[in-house]
Parts: sequence; structure tokens; C-alpha cells
Amino acid sequence: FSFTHAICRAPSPSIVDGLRAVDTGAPDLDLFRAHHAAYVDALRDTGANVTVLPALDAFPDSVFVEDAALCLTEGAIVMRPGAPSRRGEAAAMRPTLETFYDDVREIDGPGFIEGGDILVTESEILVGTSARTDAAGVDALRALVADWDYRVREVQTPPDVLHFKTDCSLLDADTILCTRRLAASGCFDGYRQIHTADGEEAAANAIRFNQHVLLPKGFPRTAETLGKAGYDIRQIGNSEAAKLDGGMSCLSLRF
Ligand code: CIR
Repeated sequence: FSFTHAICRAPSPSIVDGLRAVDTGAPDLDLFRAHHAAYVDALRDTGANVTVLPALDAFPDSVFVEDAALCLTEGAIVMRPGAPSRRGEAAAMRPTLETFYDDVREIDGPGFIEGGDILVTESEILVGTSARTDAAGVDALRALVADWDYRVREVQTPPDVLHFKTDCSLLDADTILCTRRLAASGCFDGYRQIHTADGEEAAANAIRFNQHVLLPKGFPRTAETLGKAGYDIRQIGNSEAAKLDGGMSCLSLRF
């Protein structure tokens, strides 16, 4: 959770065509841009170097950069998104990764894996299989990071939840913020856990970024719990990204 860099991408007018599980209306581009700017400011505020890439009109979901790559200390890995409309985003991210990393690797088919299903903790990499990530994708990641000494553990994203990290985030070396439905699977046994308040499940997609915890706005009980636990909370508007099932983690690559 200690980072010197982040990569984001500006939202494109084509976000109105972004993927969504349930259509609750098109996101408003101006409001999306305002929320995105507040998000980038909160990252920069920690002293990190934040690159904001230009919008990619051909890829409506490309503002959700997290799904295109996994950034580790030793190198970066280009993902292989399960959503066909998102596959080109991963390739488009590669040249940027190469400006920061000497070692850039790529997930080979036939498996699929998206960054939103990957949670990196101090001791392991958890990957939730989902509609976007399959067991072959997890195996491909495991093979790619073996020489960097990472332990990759396959877990399950809850049914009807887009990504594993839709329901969880890392708060510090041994603390996870997660929904009760995900905790019930036992995947975080052994970690200290803070659960989102009932009805505030969408607060689980937060990020710890240096001294801040970026939390989507509108989840007062979870915010209060985290504040009492001593975290420095920054609440960021997320109404427009939420219409496309996106949240705090999706909007950046952090390393
Ligand atoms: C999608 O369905 O792929 C996008 N509309 C949302 C991606 C959110 N990304 C994430 O949770 N990491």
C-alpha cells in the first residue's frame, strides 16, 4: 500500500457505451471527469507521481485501467481480459508499462484474467475466478510470477459480483476491508478484517494509497468505522463509475 507511482486514464465520451450488469442510465461525462480529477488529486496529494493517459475513445471501459495490467515491484504483467470489448485495452497499456519497467510480461491464452480480480497482499496474490477470470488465467499468472517468488492463491469471486476487488480491498499489511458475503467464503481467514456496513457493500471497493484510504462517497457507516480505526479517509464521488460497476481500485494502476 506504499506506492511511488500510479497510472490513470481520462474518461472518454464513449463511456456511455461502457459495460454494465444492470442499466441504471448512462454516466454523465462532465461529472465523471470531475470525480476522476478529484481521484487523481487525492493520489497526487500523497506525493506520488501520477500519469494520466489520454482518453481512448475506441474502448469505452478504458478509464478502468486496473483491469488491463498487474504492476508488481519486479515487473508488470499485461492481462488478458475476459470481456472481448476490453481485450485491446491491455495491449494499449503495454507501451506505457514499458516506460516504467524493464520487465513486462504478458498473459498467454487460452485463459483469461482481469486486474480487478487480483488482490496483492504482503504475503500472497489472491485471484478470484469470476465471469472475467478463469482457472487457466490464474495458472498463467502463477507461471509468470513464479521466478519472482509470489504465492498465487485461487479463490472465488461471489456470484453476481463483477470482480473479486468489487468486494474487498487491502487496508494495510494484514487488514482487509470486505463485504460479509465475501468474508463468509473464508478466503480472508488469518487476516484482520473490517466488514462493510450492511447495505454499504459498494464501499468495499476502496484503495489504500500511501497515507490515504480512498473510499467512494455515500457510505457513512463504513467511513465512520474506518475513521475510528485510525485510517485517513478521502471520500471521492463515484456515482458515474458505479453505473458501470466501477470503483476506486479500477481507476488506477499503483506501484
Ligand atoms: C466492466 O464491466 O468491465 C467495466 N464496466 C467496469 C470495470 C471495473 N473494474 C474493476 O472493478 N476493476
